[in-house]
Amino acid sequence: MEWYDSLSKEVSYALRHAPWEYQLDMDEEGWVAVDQLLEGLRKKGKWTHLSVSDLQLMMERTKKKRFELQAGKIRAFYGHSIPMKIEKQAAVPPDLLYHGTARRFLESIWERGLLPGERQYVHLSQDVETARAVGKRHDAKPCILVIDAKRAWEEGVKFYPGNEDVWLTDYVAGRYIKGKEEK
Ligand code: HQG
Repeated sequence: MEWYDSLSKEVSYALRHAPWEYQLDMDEEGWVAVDQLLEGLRKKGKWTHLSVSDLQLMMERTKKKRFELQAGKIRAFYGHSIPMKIEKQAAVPPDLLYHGTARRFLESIWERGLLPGERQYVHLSQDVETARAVGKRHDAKPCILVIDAKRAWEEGVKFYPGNEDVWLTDYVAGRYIKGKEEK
């Protein structure tokens, strides 16, 4: 693994799952002071000489856009599992969104809808390719579910942009899952 992938992993862990392990004060939108994050990472031992330019380089080199750095603060775009629910700004979603998942989860998904599981939000993809890559983390031959986001939104379901590939929502009821994308 490249250093920037490894750093991205640890920053994801700190900002999404365990800010307390790094002594981070996080606000309701998930922002923390960059200096505090750097200090926390340095103290952990693996990144003893880390600077903000390393974080910037990591964000440039990592394919997935996981973080936003602005005015001395940094936050994760998505993925959170901490008890304090991160506040997101709702927006109008595209007509269709996609969700890549494992074959073994399908029966439960048809029965119960898409649930956030360990995370705070259900993660949806902007396009089929992204959904396939997400699904491949769970299954070598993933299924791509097509979500009728337009109808859900018209019926009052909220959607929140994550990054340019990822949308978040609280829950997707079975009636909004149109079916599987075959390919
Ligand atoms: C499944 C990565 C049974 C759901 C990715 C998924 C993404 C159900 C799994 C982001 C279910 C949760 C998130 C139900 C949902 N019954 N299984 N009713 N409802 N599931 O990893 O969406 O690299 O928490 O289908 O690229 O796979 O970390 O979510 O398979 O953007 O930046 O429960 O994480 O990004 O798995 O992935 P996950 P996800 P990063």
